[in-house]
Amino acid sequence: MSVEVERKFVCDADIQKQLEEIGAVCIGQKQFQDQYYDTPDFLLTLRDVWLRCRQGCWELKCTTVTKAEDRGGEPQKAELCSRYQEITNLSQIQLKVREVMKEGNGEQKTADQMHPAVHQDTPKAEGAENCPTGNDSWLMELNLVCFAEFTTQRCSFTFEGEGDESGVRVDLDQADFGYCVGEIEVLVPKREDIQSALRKIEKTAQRLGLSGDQRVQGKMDVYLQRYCPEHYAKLLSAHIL
Ligand code: V4E
Repeated sequence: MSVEVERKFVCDADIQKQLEEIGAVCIGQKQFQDQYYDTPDFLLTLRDVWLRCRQGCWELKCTTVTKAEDRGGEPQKAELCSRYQEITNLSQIQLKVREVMKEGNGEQKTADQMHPAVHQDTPKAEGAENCPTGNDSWLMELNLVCFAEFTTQRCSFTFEGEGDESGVRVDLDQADFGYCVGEIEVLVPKREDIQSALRKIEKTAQRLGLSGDQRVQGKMDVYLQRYCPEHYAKLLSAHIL
């Protein structure tokens, strides 16, 4: 389990040149397809929990703490950054999804109650079994359906050496529905490292000349706004997006 701290930004035409100027090195390009899942009444996403299958591997992103809590003495600008806990082990993902559904759907008999043994499972090593072999019956059991599907072309950059930007990654994403966004991100193993990650991200943003303090839409915001307006409106009302 790790925490991803990230800041999105609008990509200018000369962003690659700017990245190279500040010492970023391109570490490769890739293409991946994401399928996002939720219940028809959006039980997960309305709790800021994002279940996806990326190239056949399951991933769950969920909030860990309130932003004010881990911002500490950092300025308001830290609000431009999101922090999500990432889980990639399928047993842990299923456990978390069941927990969230139970919280959000107390009255209804949950799949948890139907299959209590799931809680007794010992979680396996991180990432060891997140790529399923095609047995996705748990999705049906939990009433999870795919609500968004898109492909991204990603070009990733990192910084060499042990300087301020060590551990910082910059992704330039182009989604197949015609939206481009940049992300400056740091992956930290524990919550205590979030503030240092925020400082690194802020420093990188400054060096790239990113002055705007407006929140930048992610791929999912734009996708839902365009193709799932009802879902999008609910997330806006719940202050998730
Ligand atoms: C929409 C959303 C989540 C799904 C994943 O979003 P994102 O990190 O934008 O996708 P991607 O493809 O860059 O994933 P990566 O490869 O980096 O793992 S997770 C949380 N949200 C909501 C959300 C939000 N409320 N605010 C911001 C700035 N971003 C996302």
